[in-house]
Amino acid sequence: MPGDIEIKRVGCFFCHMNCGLLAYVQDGKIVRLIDDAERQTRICERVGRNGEFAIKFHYHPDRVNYALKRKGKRGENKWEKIPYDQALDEIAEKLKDLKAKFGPETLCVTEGTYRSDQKWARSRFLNLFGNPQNSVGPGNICWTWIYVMNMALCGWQCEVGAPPTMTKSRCIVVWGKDPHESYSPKAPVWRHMSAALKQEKPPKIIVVDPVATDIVRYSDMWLEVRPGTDAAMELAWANVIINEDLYDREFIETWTNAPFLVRMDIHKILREADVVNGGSRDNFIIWDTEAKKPAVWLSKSVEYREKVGKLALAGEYDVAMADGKKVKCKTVWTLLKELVDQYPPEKVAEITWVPAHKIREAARIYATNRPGTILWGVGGGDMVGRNATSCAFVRTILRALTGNLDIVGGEYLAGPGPYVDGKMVVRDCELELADRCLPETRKKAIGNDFTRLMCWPGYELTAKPYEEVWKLPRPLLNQLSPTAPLIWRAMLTGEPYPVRAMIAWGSNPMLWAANTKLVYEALKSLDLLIDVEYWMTPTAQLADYVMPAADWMERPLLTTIEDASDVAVGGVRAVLPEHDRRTDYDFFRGLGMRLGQENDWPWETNEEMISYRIERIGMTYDEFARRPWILGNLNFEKHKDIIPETGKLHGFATPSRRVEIYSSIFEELDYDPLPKYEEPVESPVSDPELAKEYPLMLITGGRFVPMFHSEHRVPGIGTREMWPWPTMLIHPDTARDLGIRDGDWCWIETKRGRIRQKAKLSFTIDPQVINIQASWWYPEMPGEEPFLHGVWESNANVLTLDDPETLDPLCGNWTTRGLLCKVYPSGEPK
Ligand SMILES: Nc1nc2c(c(=O)[nH]1)N[C@H]1C(S)=C(S)[C@@H](COP(=O)(O)OP(=O)(O)OC[C@H]3O[C@@H](n4cnc5c(=O)[nH]c(N)nc54)[C@H](O)[C@@H]3O)O[C@H]1N2
Ligand SMILES: Nc1nc2c(c(=O)[nH]1)N[C@H]1C(S)=C(S)[C@@H](COP(=O)(O)OP(=O)(O)OC[C@H]3O[C@@H](n4cnc5c(=O)[nH]c(N)nc54)[C@H](O)[C@@H]3O)O[C@H]1N2
Ligand code: SF4
Ligand SMILES: [Mo]
Repeated sequence: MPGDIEIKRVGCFFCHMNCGLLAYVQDGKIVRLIDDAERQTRICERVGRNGEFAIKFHYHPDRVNYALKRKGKRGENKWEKIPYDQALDEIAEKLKDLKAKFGPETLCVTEGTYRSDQKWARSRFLNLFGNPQNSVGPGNICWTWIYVMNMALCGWQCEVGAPPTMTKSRCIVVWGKDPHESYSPKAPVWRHMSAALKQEKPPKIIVVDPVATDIVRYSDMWLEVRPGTDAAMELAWANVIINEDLYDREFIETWTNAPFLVRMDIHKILREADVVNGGSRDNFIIWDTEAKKPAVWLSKSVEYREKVGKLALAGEYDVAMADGKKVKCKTVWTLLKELVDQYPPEKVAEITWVPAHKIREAARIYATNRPGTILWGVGGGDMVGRNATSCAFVRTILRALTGNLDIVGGEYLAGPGPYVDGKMVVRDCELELADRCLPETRKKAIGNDFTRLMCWPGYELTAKPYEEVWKLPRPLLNQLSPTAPLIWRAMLTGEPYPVRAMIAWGSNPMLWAANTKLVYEALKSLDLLIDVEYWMTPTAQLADYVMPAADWMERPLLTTIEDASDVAVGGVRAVLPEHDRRTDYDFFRGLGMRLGQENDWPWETNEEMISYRIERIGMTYDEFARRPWILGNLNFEKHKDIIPETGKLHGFATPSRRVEIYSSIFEELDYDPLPKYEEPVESPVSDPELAKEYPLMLITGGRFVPMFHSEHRVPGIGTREMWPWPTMLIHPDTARDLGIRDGDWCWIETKRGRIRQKAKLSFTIDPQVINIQASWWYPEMPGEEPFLHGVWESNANVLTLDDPETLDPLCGNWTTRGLLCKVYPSGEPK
């Protein structure tokens, strides 16, 4: 007779939404998953009706259920099943040997973007191992880098796909985001968006995208931008907003560093130390037009030293330095205006292919319909190489110009949390042990010289105000990430030092990373490759050990969403792990315990670790199991709060406590402190010769349900059956010229190689642009080389670009959107 049904509150991790679901468990097996009404969730297409797909995923016969050790040559797909603990013993021994030979920095780790709530366990492990956090992932082209940028510019991340107060926005800009397909139509992103649209007075919607995604049909304006040119478009918006006086002057004067002076002799921001003997480098200077003299802004106490008569927002002033020398200084505002004046809509129309009157109108709509929000999407700059950080930078300037930061209906700057009676859940940053990574170790991080903002130099500069304001260590997580192209090259060349071992967990770099051929060579060259996985992926096929990972149904969850939010949500395990599967926490702890870290992993189980994190707010694990969510209150305009202990204003968590539209951190790191537009490295403008052979512009990505990146493609679950083949979006006129019919298999070719996908003819795409899906492999194809489960067949990253000179210098973003390609029919694959 079947046993009783137990209902467990679980947290889904098939995507970043972490929806709370109810799992029905009978005789130790999951039999059903449904919405949790109390958590207002809607089960989505990826999990399947009644959890059908998730349950098949969980019990699928092809899952990696035991530790596998390579038997044949690398890539031969010959494996020996061994006990989990034996595998950990062997891996630990090998790591010890490699550490002795090459130093602890010889190890690197790769992971996906927010695939786990246990990233802190990886940081902790690496810090204790003596490794400088050689940890890479797609974060350099996906959100994490923007998180880092905005930590420097406004002291917290302000880019989200679904702002919590969207229904209060009067304007929503959908900048390179597909809110319908990204995650799922039932996920909070689209639900918030449709709630906003269904209001009696819906917000204005502006879409900036070369493709007419679903949201375009609800929009007031669609700007069909040329791929990779968004930074120019944003600068033109700033031009209109400034020149037509549409900005929020009070916010600009009071809460940004626009009035600060910049020295014109050395082109550096003017600091108190320049003008006063014994003055502080942390304080900045403005010009008082009434008193006709400079005034000092005391950053830490968020006030001027003396009362200011009337501050100068614009202008050029002669300022006496401490040694008596007079130096010409301009305000940041004047420099910003000089910058945006180089980007009038008419000029930007030529760059972006969007008519000037549309650029102007969009800027006016955004600036005059406040509060407004710009949704984060990876089309809005994440993947456009050298232009990436400027895209993020100008977007934050636009938000500051319109006073939309940290207001209801604008962009929410959450800050740490959640607080319960003045106490906070233990955050990831408190578990990482960043202080155990010693200065001499930090110096060894790959990327310290190159992508400095996302390595230790940038981390340390941003950590200072973070720690002063939030009273917490700054998180490492994915915010400290030497960009992957540098790591692959270190593996291949031994420069700056040999990287001989890698742990891949929650990550399939043979699919996510650009330039797959190079990634393949790099992985093949390693002495030790470990992959912690659910499936035998193309990356797993190149490993020495494949370790079985526990999925979200068999592990508990407690997440502060990479320490980016002020909530903590989660769930318990529905069931204990099947076979020999272990959680990622168990993996890192298990390795740590074998490598001399015994004293630093006190929590034997995942439940003990979560109990520790919630104990501080007086919650027990049993209470958490009944109600696994801890929500704070949305708390806006925190910069205006008065800190009770000091009686001073809170400000923003930046060096000046203001939003830095001229970044003092970038300046310290020897980067340009203001943004600029650069033509994409591979475009009809920058390389007209190449464009003769490859005349079309290629974008890759374009999310679609039910897939999540390279996952959900294993036949027998139901998701692949729904979407069996990759599709390439092409305009019917272009297709006709090329002899391509709907459904034809086509080669898509760049300078770097060719792959094939099936044509989907649609008027939704610009005739000069092709959009192909990313992350395609065929689990049903043979695992051994040369097939590697079809990784060379349809994988967009065979075509993408990762040469170091083409990367963004601040965050190392590479280019997957805005490349040159040609397309032609291929005939049916054999
Ligand atoms: N179904 C599903 N949902 C997902 C994921 C998934 O794999 N599948 N992945 C998750 C992850 S990690 C992420 S990062 C998010 C990403 O979610 P989105 O940001 O929505 O990602 P995409 O749909 O790839 O790209 C967004 C839009 O960018 C446009 N675009 C391309 N190039 C340019 C350009 O140069 N400029 C502009 N303005 N637009 C451009 C594309 O046409 C597309 O409509 O989705 C998350 N949700
Ligand atoms: N050309 C191109 N490239 C892109 C993109 C694009 O649009 N175009 N998008 C980029 C973006 S935004 C992202 S986020 C990346 C996606 O990159 P990733 O997030 O790395 O996604 P996947 O490549 O699917 O690899 C994730 C692997 O982790 C496994 N996995 C999932 N959850 C867990 C877990 O909890 N533990 C363990 N141990 N394993 C787990 C899955 O089985 C899967 O094989 O791709 C990037 N690459
Ligand atoms: S949107 Fe779907 S896949 Fe994502 S967490 Fe929610 S239920 Fe899971
Ligand atoms: Mo992503």
